[in-house]
This record gives sequence, C-alpha cells and structure tokens, in this order.
Amino acid sequence: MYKKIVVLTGAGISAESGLKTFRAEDGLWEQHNIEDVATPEGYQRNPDLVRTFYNARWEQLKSGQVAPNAAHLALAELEASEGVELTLITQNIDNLHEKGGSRRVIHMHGELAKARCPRSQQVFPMDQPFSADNRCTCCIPAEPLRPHVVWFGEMPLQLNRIYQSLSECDLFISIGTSGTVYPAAGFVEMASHAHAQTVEINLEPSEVHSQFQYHMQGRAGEMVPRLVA
Ligand code: BJW
Repeated sequence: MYKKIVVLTGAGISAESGLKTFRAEDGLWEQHNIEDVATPEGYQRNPDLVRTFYNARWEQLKSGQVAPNAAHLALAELEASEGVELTLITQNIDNLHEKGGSRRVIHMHGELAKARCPRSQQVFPMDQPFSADNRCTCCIPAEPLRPHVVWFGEMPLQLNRIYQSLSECDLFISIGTSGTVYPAAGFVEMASHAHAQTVEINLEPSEVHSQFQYHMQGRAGEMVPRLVA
C-alpha cells in the first residue's frame, strides 16, 4: 500500500476530453511557432497573436463541450482514498482535474482561466477573453494583465512544494506527457532518488521512458482507472 503518491500529468490526459496536445501531428505546435506563442519574447513582439492563441483555448474550455474523462475522475477518487497523501502536479493549464473533483492541484505551468500582473505578480481570475484592455487593480498606473502561464525561459510555479513531495514519495506516476520539457521531465529521476516506484502511462514511450520501472502503454482514460482501482 502506497502512502505518499506523486502524480504528474501532461496534455495527454486531457486528449480524450477533446483538448489538443502540443507535439502530436495535429497538435498545437503544428499550427503555431513555439517561439511566437510560448516565450516572453514572443509575447513582447506580438501580444495580440499570443492573446488570440490563448483565447481560442479559453473559449473551448468555457464552451461546456469539454468535460473531465475517466482518468481525471480516477485521480480525484485516489485523492479521496483513506491513508493516501496525493500530490497532483499538472503541466496543463486547463481545469479538468478540478472539474473532475480533485481538490488540491498544483498547476506548475499556470492556469488558462487566470491572468497575472507582470509588475506585482498578483493573480486575477479571468472570466472574459484576454484583450489589451484587461488591466490590474494592484498598481498605479494599472498594468496590462498577461496570461497566467509559464513560457519557456520562465520559472515554473510551486517548485519548492513539488521538490519536497518528490523527495518524500513512495510512488511516482507520470501520465500523458512527452518528457521533453524540463524541469517536469526530470521528476522521475528525483522520485527514483527517493526510492519511489515509478510508473509511466502514455500512448507511446516518452523521451524519459527508460527511467521508469513500470510502463502502461495505452490511453489514460483506460489505464489510470485500471491502475488506481
Ligand atoms: C496520451 C494520450 C492519451 C496523447 N493517453 N497519453 C536543455 C536541457 C534541459 C532544459 C532546457 C534545455 N534548454 C532549455 C531548457 C529549459 C526549458 C526546456 O525544457 N526546454 C526543452 C524544449 C528542452 N524549460 C523551461 O524553460 C521551463 N523553465 C525552466 O526551465 O526554468 C528554469 C529552471 C531552472 C532550474 C530548475 C527549474 C527551472 C519552463 C517550461 C514552460 C513550458 N511551457 C509550456 C506552455 C505552457 C502554457 C500553455 O499551455 O500554452 O507548457 S510548453 C508545453 O509543453 C506546455 C506543456 O505543459 C509542456 C509539456 O507538454 P506535454 O504535456 O508533455 O505535451 P506533449 O504534447 O508534448 O505530449 C503529450 C503526450 O501525451 C505524448 O507523449 C502523447 O503520446 C501522450 N498522449 N494522448 C495517454 N489519450
């Protein structure tokens, strides 16, 4: 029986809910240049393009047509299990874990439904599309808000909490992530150092697949409920 479990999720867990992953053939990076929409420099160069990119994803999430799938629901059940301390870390900026019933989610790459003041770093809920008119209420003069997401070259969120949980866990499960983006891709190594058992659930072997002890190849919606049952 495992007591301290860390789960890392990536875009693949939301694929069966209808959200695109990044690196698939029909994924988000097929239609967009990473440097243009996922770097601070890209945002400085062309904020309208970046806003359009996030607004399209925000509208899809708000449309009511996107619902948590069996993998999200199974992780919420795991969190509620007696005797289990679950740390759920997601790289996803969608809110499907919360919608599926998870109560404590670490969004290490930010959240689509929030905006941030670039001066004070204060975070604001975002219930309308991003535009140049969205301004903070924390600064004088009010600053234009930016998406509350983590782009390449920026520091992911809540890393101290994440590293602490990895150093103490006895089971580490990675679900639906390609293992191409750091520091998340390095979490399996940290969990291994803590002598945790490590499991990868993915449609295909990830870039860091050889570092895992166990592999469950297939759809998250099928594999995650099977693992946590
Ligand atoms: C299914 C499925 C189904 C499909 N069932 N599976 C050289 C070496 C090491 C690091 C670096 C380096 N050069 C630069 C760096 C650092 C850089 C980095 O990693 N670059 C790499 C490209 C090499 N990292 C950063 O800059 C990060 N910050 C940083 O490092 O700060 C400094 C620091 C120093 C010391 C300690 C700590 C930090 C920031 C990274 C920010 C990433 N941001 C994005 C955008 C977020 C906002 C948004 O959503 O738009 O995050 S990029 C994008 O990639 C997004 C994702 O969260 C992230 C990971 O993608 P993910 O989730 O893995 O998706 P995919 O599409 O790649 O994979 C999906 C997987 O699912 C596939 O494998 C499918 O097979 C599978 N799948 N359907 C199960 N049904």
